[in-house]
Amino acid sequence: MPQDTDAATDTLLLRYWNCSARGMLVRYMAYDAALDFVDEIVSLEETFVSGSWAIKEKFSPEFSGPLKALPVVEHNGEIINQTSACTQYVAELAGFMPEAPADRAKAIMICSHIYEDIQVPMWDSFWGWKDWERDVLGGYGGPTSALALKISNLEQILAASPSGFAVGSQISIADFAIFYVVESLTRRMLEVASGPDAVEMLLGDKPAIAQHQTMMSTRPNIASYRKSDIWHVYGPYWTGKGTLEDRTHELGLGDTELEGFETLASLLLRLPSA
Ligand SMILES: N[C@@H](CCC(=O)N[C@@H](CS)C(=O)NCC(=O)O)C(=O)O
Repeated sequence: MPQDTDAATDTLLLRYWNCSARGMLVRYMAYDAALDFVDEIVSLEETFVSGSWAIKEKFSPEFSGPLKALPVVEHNGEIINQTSACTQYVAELAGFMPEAPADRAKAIMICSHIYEDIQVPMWDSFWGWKDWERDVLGGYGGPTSALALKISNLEQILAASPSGFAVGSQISIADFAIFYVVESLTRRMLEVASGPDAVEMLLGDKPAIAQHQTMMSTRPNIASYRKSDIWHVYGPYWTGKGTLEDRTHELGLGDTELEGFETLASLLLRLPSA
């Protein structure tokens, strides 16, 4: 149930499952900026698998907000749903939203590209709701027009930036979004048999992304957060499925998260350009 935070205080609260997914961009920004922050973790096992979510927490506005899903951000008595709204709000609080309108638009452009065009199709494919080849690797522009092209887009944006930041001359929400998607994709892929070759294919020739990863991962607050106990509760998992490890089959939830990564990696290696 919700943590007992005083709605009248300005403590920021994120409530999200014990995986990275839609929660991680808020978390990275909040920890990096050392915000007054409550990182409330909802156990997938205790709240979702048990069945209570579907009849209780989902329909509690105090828990799941007006849109009845997680993440939610609570601040100053307000509760906000939708990952994009949560991340933009926290970026404003943390000073990670550029000021100039065009720069703000560019930061949102990059974040939306990552969220809508890379992450959402992948999350849906892990759960079997979308198709790895059609929706993650391919798209309107043919069988190689999605994941590989979108990672190349991020490389080109960073390579063209004299500052090394995604937008303008200062760190923004876009840098945290790039850092999270590349770091988590690489780390999880390297856990499966076809992963190392797939990572090499996707990221091996991306020097600007590599430099950006080093810059982000060595920020002192990011480095200490990634070593912390709390990061290890949810950081290793791309989706809620990851937290269930090998039990997804017995629970009738299909492939494990790592089986999904192996499917993705092996399909990547079969692409014409691989
Ligand atoms: N469009 C929403 C999707 C939110 C969503 O689907 N959240 C998932 C967890 S990642 C959830 O709470 N699912 C349970 C449910 O919708 O009942 C967003 O961008 O935040």
